[in-house]
Amino acid sequence: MENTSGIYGNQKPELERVINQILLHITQIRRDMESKLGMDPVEHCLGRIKSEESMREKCRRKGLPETTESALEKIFDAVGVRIVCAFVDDVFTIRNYIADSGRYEIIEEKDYISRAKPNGYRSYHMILRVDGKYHAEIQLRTISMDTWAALEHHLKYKKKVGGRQELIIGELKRCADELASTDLSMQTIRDMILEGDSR
Ligand code: 0O2
Repeated sequence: MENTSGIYGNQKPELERVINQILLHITQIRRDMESKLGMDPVEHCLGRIKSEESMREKCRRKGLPETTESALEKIFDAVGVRIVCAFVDDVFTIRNYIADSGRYEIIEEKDYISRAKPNGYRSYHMILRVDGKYHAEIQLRTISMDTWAALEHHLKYKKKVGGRQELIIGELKRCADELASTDLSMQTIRDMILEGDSR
């Protein structure tokens, strides 16, 4: 029997289907890029359905009732896919593949790479409407950006920093900026290698 007791009601199998559909599409993009450019730009890619607890917390935070309607129609990241690339340029190439595929309606895009969040968070976010009904948040970022986000997320739960909060925030921002600078250098190195190959 179908489990309709959670915040997603009987829609969970549909959300699973949407994730698999997007992941399959990403696999196709990777194959296409590999045959055209001779390299797979994606380091790793994963999909998840936002946990019941986390979705309920987000509903409360946004002042929404904890219903299936809120979870699927007012909040857009019940389905989340994260695509982690080696280089910054690849993030934007994959963004273009997704946008130009005609498979999705793009609801919103947030470029936290060109304009990082004040705390240093960098990533490219796309909110897509899939099959005219479901929403999915795609997060595209480099390995460095992903590393920083994972560590920062981890640290958030280590509270009790007392008066050192400002120092810690400043240090995290410094690490994010250093990683961004390294990303740019790595991109330049790759461009030089590619240039050498084409001579
Ligand atoms: P989880 O557990 O990853 O799903 P909103 O999405 O409406 O709450 P906002 O700020 O408009 O708020 O959305 P935004 O900025 O696009 O961020 C959405 C997601 O990006 C977050 O989802 C995180 O996954 C990630 N993110 C945004 N800012 C940060 C940050 O400073 N640090 C880290 N580590 N991740 C960030 P959730 O729902 O918060 O979490």
